[in-house]
Amino acid sequence: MAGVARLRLLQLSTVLRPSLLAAHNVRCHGAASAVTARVKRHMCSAPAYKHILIEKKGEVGNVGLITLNRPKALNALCDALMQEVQQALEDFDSDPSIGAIVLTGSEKAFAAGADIKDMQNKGFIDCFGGNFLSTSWDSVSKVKKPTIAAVNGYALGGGCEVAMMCDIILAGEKAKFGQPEIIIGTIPGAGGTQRLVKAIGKSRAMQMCLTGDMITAQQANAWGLVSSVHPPDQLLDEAIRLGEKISQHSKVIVAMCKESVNNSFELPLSEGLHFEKRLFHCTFATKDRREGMTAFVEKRKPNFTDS
Ligand code: CO8
Repeated sequence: MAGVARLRLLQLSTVLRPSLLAAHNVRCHGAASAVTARVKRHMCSAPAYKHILIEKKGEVGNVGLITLNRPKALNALCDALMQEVQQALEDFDSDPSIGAIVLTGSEKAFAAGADIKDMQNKGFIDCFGGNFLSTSWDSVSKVKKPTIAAVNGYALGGGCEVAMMCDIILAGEKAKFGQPEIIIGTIPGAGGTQRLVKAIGKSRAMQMCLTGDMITAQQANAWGLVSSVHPPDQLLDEAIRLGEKISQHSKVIVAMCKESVNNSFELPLSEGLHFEKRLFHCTFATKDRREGMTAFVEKRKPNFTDS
């Protein structure tokens, strides 16, 4: 296990390296392929996304906002949409002006799950052979920069799982969370049986997964699935404000901090503590650590250079 921790320390060198583009064709209810969208995007300056909207938010534009935008299907997740999300995440992750990323949907639905109409006629070989729900579907959990899910309305099935892939979840007062896959004869496929247990405990996660029942934002807050609950029309501003707050800090130190917290899911306590201690030591190799402490002593705001 010490080897695992050492390997992860070596991976630190990749902390701010932009991820490579995954190139594979996708289809989604007759939508133009995301690959085509990507090619168009590189030909002109404005992104040509079909299922998402992207903006830079915050006073100095340091928060990347991705809005899922398939309103007719309540933001049901399909390959093309997830490819676009992956691309937008990678772009924000490698953009030095961005310090945090907010993922949101509409007031009615964050996302009502994976697209059931897409899945209806799939067979085992389509899923197994095509590695269904891999690559771009996991992309939210691969981002180096902090991610915040701002959940209004339904976050069901894959929608709940995507929210849980984010680092922080804020909920609107009318948000509903659920893993209803059992109702349609399947099980969660992207973390519902894993991340949910860690977030709310075995008994509650078991109940949600086995009944398919939804929980309210207030329940999700009481159970620790979300950080806080806000009026629906204020939720996005709250999430952006949170993103701005995080963006004030050194990006390299923020990335180390995120990686260390995430390692608590993967490592036994002794290894996690060892990894954390080594990363703490690593911060002393950065200019920003010196600047942060010097600014404190000199009673001024730090001027971080992300180095
Ligand atoms: N897939 C495809 N279409 C959907 C989905 C979905 N998941 N959810 C809603 N829609 C469509 C409806 O078919 C409808 O379209 P149309 O008008 O063409 O019939 C439109 O959205 C509006 O939906 P409703 O009329 O049903 O709206 P209501 O307000 O009456 O109900 C609900 C809203 C309760 C959200 C209801 O739509 C619902 O129960 N949806 C399905 C929820 C569900 O079962 N989700 C789990 C899907 S399985 C899954 O997510 C597997 C996870 C895999 C991992 C994913 C990795 C990220």
